[in-house]
Amino acid sequence: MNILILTGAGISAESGIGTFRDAGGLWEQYPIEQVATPEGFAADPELVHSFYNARRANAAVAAPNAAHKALAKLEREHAGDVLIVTQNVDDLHERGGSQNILHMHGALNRAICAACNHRWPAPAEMYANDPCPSCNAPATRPDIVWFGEIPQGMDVIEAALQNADLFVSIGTSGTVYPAAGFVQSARAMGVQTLELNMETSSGVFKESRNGPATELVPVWVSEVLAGE
Ligand code: BV8
Repeated sequence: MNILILTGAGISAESGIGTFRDAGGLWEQYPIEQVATPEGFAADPELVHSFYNARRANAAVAAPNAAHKALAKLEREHAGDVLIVTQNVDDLHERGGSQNILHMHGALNRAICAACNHRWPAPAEMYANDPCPSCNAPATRPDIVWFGEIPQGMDVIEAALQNADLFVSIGTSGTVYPAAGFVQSARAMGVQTLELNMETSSGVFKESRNGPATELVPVWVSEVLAGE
């Protein structure tokens, strides 16, 4: 059984990384337009860099939780394919032991040059006009997919949806597209759909289990592995 897993901010919440839309979430503190759009970056690059510098620092002191570790165990022990497509930009899946991961909204620990497309490991803090280590242009930015920009790896994701027997959505409110539309595509292709989330995001999932990821995910992984 090939499993495609979509994760969102909810899987990192119990590691101390704030979600976006829960009470007191990130988008309440920072208006999306100012810190997560190319226009916002063009208007005030220092504000956007300080937003991501703060999140980079927060992610650096966070630790992967039982949900991240359970998904790594699934990847190691499950007979079929396991791909994690994450909307998260932290590296807790990697630090939890998973390897087959696609960051469709980019990654805090990566930087990119808007002039030459060179990518490199982001420093802890980035500032406007930092020169590109490859072409020296002052055109560097966080390697993050902002609103209005094309998510990364869409071709890989489409293929994985075609190939999946089970689509599992963990810790996402299902408000951001195209990620929020994956469950519809899965159902249209006859793929089983399961949601593990604090609340039921939509009635579209065949099954939705509600609770914290650190409880739901290890239980679900044990069920899958027990059936092997
Ligand atoms: C694109 C940057 C074209 C990185 C992010 C009008 C209608 C429909 C769509 C649009 C529209 N206008 C514009 C659009 C498109 C737009 C969009 O969807 N807007 C929304 C707001 C309406 N999308 C885009 O612009 C995307 N690009 O469409 O390009 C295209 C499309 C297809 C193919 C080619 C081209 C680009 C979107 C990427 C934007 N960048 N982030 C960063 O700063 O982090 S999005 C941002 O939201 C994060 O990536 C985040 O991951 C993502 C989704 O949020 P969630 O992860 O779901 O987090 P949230 O707080 O919302 O929910 C947390 C959930 O966890 C909750 O359900 C909660 O109950 C649960 N939870 C909490 N604690 C726990 C828990 N669950 C379990 N355990 C817990 N302990």
